[in-house]
Amino acid sequence: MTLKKLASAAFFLLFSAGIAVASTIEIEHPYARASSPIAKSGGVFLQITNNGSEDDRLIAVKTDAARNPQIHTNIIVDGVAKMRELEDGIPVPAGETVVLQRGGLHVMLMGLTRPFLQDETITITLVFEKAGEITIEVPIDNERQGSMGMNMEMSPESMENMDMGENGESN
Ligand SMILES: [Cu+2]
Repeated sequence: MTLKKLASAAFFLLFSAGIAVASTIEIEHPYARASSPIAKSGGVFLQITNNGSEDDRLIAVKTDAARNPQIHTNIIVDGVAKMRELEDGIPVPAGETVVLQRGGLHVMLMGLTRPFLQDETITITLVFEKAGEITIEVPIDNERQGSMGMNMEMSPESMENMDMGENGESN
């Protein structure tokens, strides 16, 4: 095999591997939302499908749209919906779709770095344990209604129950 052929074979292998990794995790229907353009926090909602044969896990989120992006779930405590950070992320089992939606699992953007204006987009990077980083453009849709009719605004009670860390907003 000539060097040139070897190089193109190596390129082909790398390219194929890249495609395989990229197609394992599929992100669909993303949108971001804040209660108003001047809100200090917002949520990102989307669907994650694992087309691979191995279980994966969303372990972190990175974005320049917020100082402190977190992975949250909603739980009911004494009949009141509260948000809680998921330190271990969100499991995405092989062959399954996990839905992040209002009133349930969501990406919480704490400390927005700029106004959330309708129809603009933000860029977020989802970090998976096995698939690695997947960067997507997310349209801002503040007017979207929650599919379950549930409200996931930050209530004073849920604020009290969260460890806001040094990046926390205090109004
Ligand atoms: Cu939250």
